[in-house]
Amino acid sequence: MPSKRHLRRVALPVGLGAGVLLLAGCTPQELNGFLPGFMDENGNAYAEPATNHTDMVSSLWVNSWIVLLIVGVITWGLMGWAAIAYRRRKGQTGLPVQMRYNMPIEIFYTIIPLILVVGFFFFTARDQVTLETQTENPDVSITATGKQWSWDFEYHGTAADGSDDVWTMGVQAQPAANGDIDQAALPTLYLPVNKSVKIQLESRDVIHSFWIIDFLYKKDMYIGRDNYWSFTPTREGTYQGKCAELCGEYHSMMLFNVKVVSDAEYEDYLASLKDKGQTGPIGDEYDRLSNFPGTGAQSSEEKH
Ligand SMILES: [Cu+2]
Repeated sequence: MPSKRHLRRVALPVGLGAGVLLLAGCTPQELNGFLPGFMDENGNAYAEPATNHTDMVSSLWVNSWIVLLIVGVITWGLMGWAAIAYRRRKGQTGLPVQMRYNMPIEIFYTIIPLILVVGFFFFTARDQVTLETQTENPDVSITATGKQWSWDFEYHGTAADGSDDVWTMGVQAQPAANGDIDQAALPTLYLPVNKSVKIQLESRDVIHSFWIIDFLYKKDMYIGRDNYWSFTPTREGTYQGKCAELCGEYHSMMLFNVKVVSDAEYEDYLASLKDKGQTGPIGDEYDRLSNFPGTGAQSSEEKH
């Protein structure tokens, strides 16, 4: 029978080896904490992340889980051990020996949670600063407007008055009788790959939330206060977007697609909108609430 010492010497390398094997057998999705956007439909890892931020978000998520699981396993282990080692034995009566004012233990369970909370706060705040830093001179400037229950996208040109802007205005998804949704009919936001993008987020009525699932970020759209989201899409492809703020009856039909394409395809797309005559600014004149007296908003007649 192997000695305890021998077992201890073997346990660590075996444990590490098993850990490595376990990780090697993991899919890219599992390695990224089951976050979407890291694995294609064949189960292979994408060569490129979806945006310049997704690897950072995944690391924060996965590392937090690793730390929490280590704490969890130690805590559950100690709880189980205490329950078994100090169980009531035959013939025992009354209360067990009561322990109080144990300084080392009290310091331990004050300091450790404090380190954890401060640590989580630090890494979260650090990454949030990166996510929330807005690009001053983005390659592409877009306004996305949420409305019950769809999206308008306005691609800004260089003219200050917006005369060379192009736009699309969406309608909510119309599911067929069997529930299928025609993806091609959904509003689609085009973005050029590897270009810095700044999206201004607005609402025409209630609060919506602009969520591109694989980009691992979402942001609310309000009336009266615009939000911004700056990032660089780094992988061509089609992505799903949806509203992430319960905004009324057809909230679940408030879907859109995002197509990250080459520079040339992007320019072609903007040109196609121009050819259709979808040019100029689309501002507040389509806001549903602007028609109500007392909102201070101009009616569309006054404005044009
Ligand atoms: Cu919504």
